[in-house]
Amino acid sequence: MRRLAPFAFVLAALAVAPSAAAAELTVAPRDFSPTAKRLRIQASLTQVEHVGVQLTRADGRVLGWIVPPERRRFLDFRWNGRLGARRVWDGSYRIRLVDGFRVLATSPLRIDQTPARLLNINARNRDRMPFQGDKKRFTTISPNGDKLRESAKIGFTLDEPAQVHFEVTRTLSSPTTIYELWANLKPGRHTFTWFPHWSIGARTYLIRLSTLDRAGNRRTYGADNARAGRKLDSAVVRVLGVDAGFTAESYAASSAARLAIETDATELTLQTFRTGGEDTRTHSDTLMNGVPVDQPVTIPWKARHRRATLNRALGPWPTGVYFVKITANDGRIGYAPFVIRPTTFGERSRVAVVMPTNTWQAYNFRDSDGNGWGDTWYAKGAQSTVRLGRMFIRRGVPPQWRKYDVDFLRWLAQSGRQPDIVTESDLETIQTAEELIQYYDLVVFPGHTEYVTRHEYDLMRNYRDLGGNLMFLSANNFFWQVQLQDRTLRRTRLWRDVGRPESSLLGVQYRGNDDGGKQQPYIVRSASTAPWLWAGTGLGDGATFGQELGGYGIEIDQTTQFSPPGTTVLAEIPDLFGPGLTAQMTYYETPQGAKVFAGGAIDFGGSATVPTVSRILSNLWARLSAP
Ligand SMILES: [Ca+2]
Ligand SMILES: [Ca+2]
Ligand SMILES: [Ca+2]
Repeated sequence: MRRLAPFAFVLAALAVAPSAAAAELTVAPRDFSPTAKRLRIQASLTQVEHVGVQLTRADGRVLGWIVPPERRRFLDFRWNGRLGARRVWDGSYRIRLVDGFRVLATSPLRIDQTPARLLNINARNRDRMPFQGDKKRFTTISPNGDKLRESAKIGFTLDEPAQVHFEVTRTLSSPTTIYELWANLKPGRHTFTWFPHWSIGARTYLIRLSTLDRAGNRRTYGADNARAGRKLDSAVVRVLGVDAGFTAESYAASSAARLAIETDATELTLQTFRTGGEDTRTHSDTLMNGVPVDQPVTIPWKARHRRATLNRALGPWPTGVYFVKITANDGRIGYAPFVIRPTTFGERSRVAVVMPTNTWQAYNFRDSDGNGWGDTWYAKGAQSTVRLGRMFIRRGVPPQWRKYDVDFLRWLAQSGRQPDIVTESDLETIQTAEELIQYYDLVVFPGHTEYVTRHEYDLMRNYRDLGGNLMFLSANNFFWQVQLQDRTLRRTRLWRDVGRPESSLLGVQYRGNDDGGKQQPYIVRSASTAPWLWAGTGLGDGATFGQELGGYGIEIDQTTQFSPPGTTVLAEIPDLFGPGLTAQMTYYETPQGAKVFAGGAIDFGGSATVPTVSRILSNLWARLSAP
């Protein structure tokens, strides 16, 4: 039937058009954007004529031939909107079919290459109740059912009829749409409302608004990458939770700490916990578990429209990783992690465990400047700095806490070990390796320690050179050089690119990343060369471990030509990411007596309580904690 249709059309035209001059002219679309598509011009006559197609102004003034005259009976042409080499301006026109001086047929045409614009975009919450930091295109909401700041209103003026697409996006290095609406709107002022569920994560959300006009022109407000997003041309909605954070990474016991809180709850309950001793696994990236070290205190909260800072008296608590859990009376929760560092380095333990506080902040996508993109180089906006002391998103939990950090702290608690817990900021206060080795026989880097300052790198290398022992339980450690100035880290160069390959210190260095696509167990390679490591595990060469976890991987390290002499591969995951891309767990000793272990896979330390791994770590601890 469809193949017959053109014949039926022609026959009908003949039937109603007995005159020789009868003609049909079809022009589509009537709203034409040359940048969106071509204009289709079709004509048919009852007999062959010398005809062409002209473009005229609405008042009939001829602008030129679109299709020059020629003897023809049918015409089917796709026009690109140009006369000669020149683009025809937006406006109202007529297309006409011309035979000599006779106009056989005409059709109106509107040329429109200009997308519909959104003017005067603004953002506010429903009650027009700004939180500190709100501005014209940035509004704060808290959808917790208390009738304050429950929904966001995004207003704009549309300058021509269009379909408008409203998207709420969560950005990392690109936006992910979490809520969207379409509406066909007339010119004028309009508002979109976003009323998210109370369970939405507290962070900023970039609003994207796209227009599609009648001619098919599109325009989007709201960047699709952080580089373009440095200047906000749409709007941002901040979902406020119980955002909280200490202003320093660590404190001495019994000192006063500064705890910043941003929330619009009316009552808060605060309680401090020490992590590691809890008897439960941490199953979520927005959760911290621990053992309480003080009584909960409930306080009325008056700072409902601004940031406020509490002076928090810390107890005489042992060194460790702690957090204050802040529970609002509406059920929202925030965590403010901090470290109690040793009052005097090395006084109670000859082992220091360094929490990866620089890397935590590098992966913290908190958007303090309110452009909808995280204030980190991982947003890929050409930003090369991250500021320390920012509250963490995901209710305040350090990035990858659940996967890379918490299990080692649980292993310490379960095995009764009480090393000094320090932060990378604390390492900045230890001037020399000679000083460090007076305090500690072993320094452990349990988690992902990717970003280190020159001071930290030098301190650890010189400490190793003096015979200090090092244990690295993750991977991709000591990878980037960062400069620390005014509480801000600036990422500069890879250590390997400044002549200091990290394998020369660790034994291995970063080799590859597949985002966790493929994970496999380790295969033991050193049952005879390093029997002390495997004692009590029952593992011999060729045996595997980690299968009960689904294997190891994500980011892997490998030996290089720069690995110190005598570096032994203890275990490996052969060809994990392809031929030669092998994760290697290594160990070496130096003539000065240093003993250095590296885990080789980023998630090794995060599996510390798995029985086999626990035994391996105990063996390792016994050997490396001895001077
Ligand atoms: Ca338009
Ligand atoms: Ca609210
Ligand atoms: Ca930002």
